[in-house]
Amino acid sequence: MADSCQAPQGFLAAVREAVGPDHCLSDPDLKASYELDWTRRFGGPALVVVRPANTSEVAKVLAACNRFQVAVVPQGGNTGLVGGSVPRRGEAVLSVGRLNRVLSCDPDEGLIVAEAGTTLASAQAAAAGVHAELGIDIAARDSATLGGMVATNAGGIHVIRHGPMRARLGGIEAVLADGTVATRLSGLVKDNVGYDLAQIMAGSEGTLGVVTKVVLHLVPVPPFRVTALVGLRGTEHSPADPAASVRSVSEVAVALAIRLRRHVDGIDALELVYAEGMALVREVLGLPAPPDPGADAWLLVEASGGQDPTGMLAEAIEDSPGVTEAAVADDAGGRARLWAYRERHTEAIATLGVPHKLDLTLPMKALAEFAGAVRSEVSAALGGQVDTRVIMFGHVGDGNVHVNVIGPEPEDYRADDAVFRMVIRRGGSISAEHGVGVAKLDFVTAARSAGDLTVMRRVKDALDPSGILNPGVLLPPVA
Ligand code: 2HG
Ligand code: ZN
Repeated sequence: MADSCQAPQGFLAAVREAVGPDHCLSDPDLKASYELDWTRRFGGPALVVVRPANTSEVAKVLAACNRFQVAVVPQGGNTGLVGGSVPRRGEAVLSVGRLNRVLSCDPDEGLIVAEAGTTLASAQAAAAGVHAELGIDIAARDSATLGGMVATNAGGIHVIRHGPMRARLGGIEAVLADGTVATRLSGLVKDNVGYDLAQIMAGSEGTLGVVTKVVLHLVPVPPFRVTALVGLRGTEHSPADPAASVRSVSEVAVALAIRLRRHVDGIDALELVYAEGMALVREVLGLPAPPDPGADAWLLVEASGGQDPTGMLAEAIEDSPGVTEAAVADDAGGRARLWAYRERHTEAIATLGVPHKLDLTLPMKALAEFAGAVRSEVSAALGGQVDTRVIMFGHVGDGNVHVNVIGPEPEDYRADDAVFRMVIRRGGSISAEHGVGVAKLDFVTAARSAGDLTVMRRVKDALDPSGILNPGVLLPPVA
């Protein structure tokens, strides 16, 4: 397969003809932003960046890639964090950025249909226009695109209520490696006629096809929505209550998250930040003091529904061990100010260097112990390297934590490996919501059974027999 920066003869002419010369980028300056991922850890030269305007142009581009055996990396908003949407060694990049129209948004059917390059924020705005929501939200909403979110099965802050991207999908249109267009856009909730195209594409990371259109289910805007930021301390720090059992702040947080999940109706989000991340976000972004500025951690909880959830929330939080102070907001501005402490972690961390982003899920019963052990395991893996920082935060309500390690060189995998091993030993997942990309390839065989991997490989071989779609991503090479 042609995967160096030398295009096979005739290929560039074919893609230029497919999309027009203005949307076939070969100039290094124009290609640059497509060649490096958001973390700056992953990337490489692109043979060419091709920017089709619609499904039929995508089909022509893929048919050309297939004919000339040119490897191709599909790309949406390039907000991926595992190196799955950037070239590695001279692949063509197929950007869906120009497929960015919302095609319909129908509150009666409860469906929005949009092209794959539509940003999440644009789709959210269209839904808001008919007094509806998407039931999915992520901090990168202004740049992340719906197609990329399907390809990675993105999760985000509302998964505990509405599930990840695959649960929101009502249908899809995708172009296969040979240019075949596969369409299932009916959006019918009940539609059992065989294999589910949308679910096959969800989480496939651009290895099975290029998503061109997406149908998502809408949910109504709830009349009431409340956000609270709750300061937490390990109960060993509460001499005022000698009867309380001694708990680390992570145990306190997990226990409170479980309690809220079980006893409060309409929990939308349960997010956790620790003191180190809070201090960094405040310093980098100049944010004011949160409730209990000396807390060890903060739980951000959001609930919504037909009734005002404030009373129920307060009751569940107030007498919970380890809770210190809380701030509550029910207006958009106040809620956004509380969310900023959590949502702006990613950009604040980026100011420290190139992060190793380890996106993990642990069973709830293993989460607090994992959180207590992760720093020392990272330090041991790096032989006590002193300039390392470990900043952890995430979606505690569904067991998903983001461990960010800053210090090791981008190509140094010792910390990554140590943390992935910890997760597998505890029955967790090495990829909660960011995907596998190239960052976690070495751990896929440990994370999936041999039978599971066989199914994945056979599906890949059936849909992309020449292996032109995002090679080197998701599926490890056969040993
Ligand atoms: C989030 O939850 C994203 O904000 C990014 O998944 C996580 O920066 C990260 O590690
Ligand atoms: Zn996340």
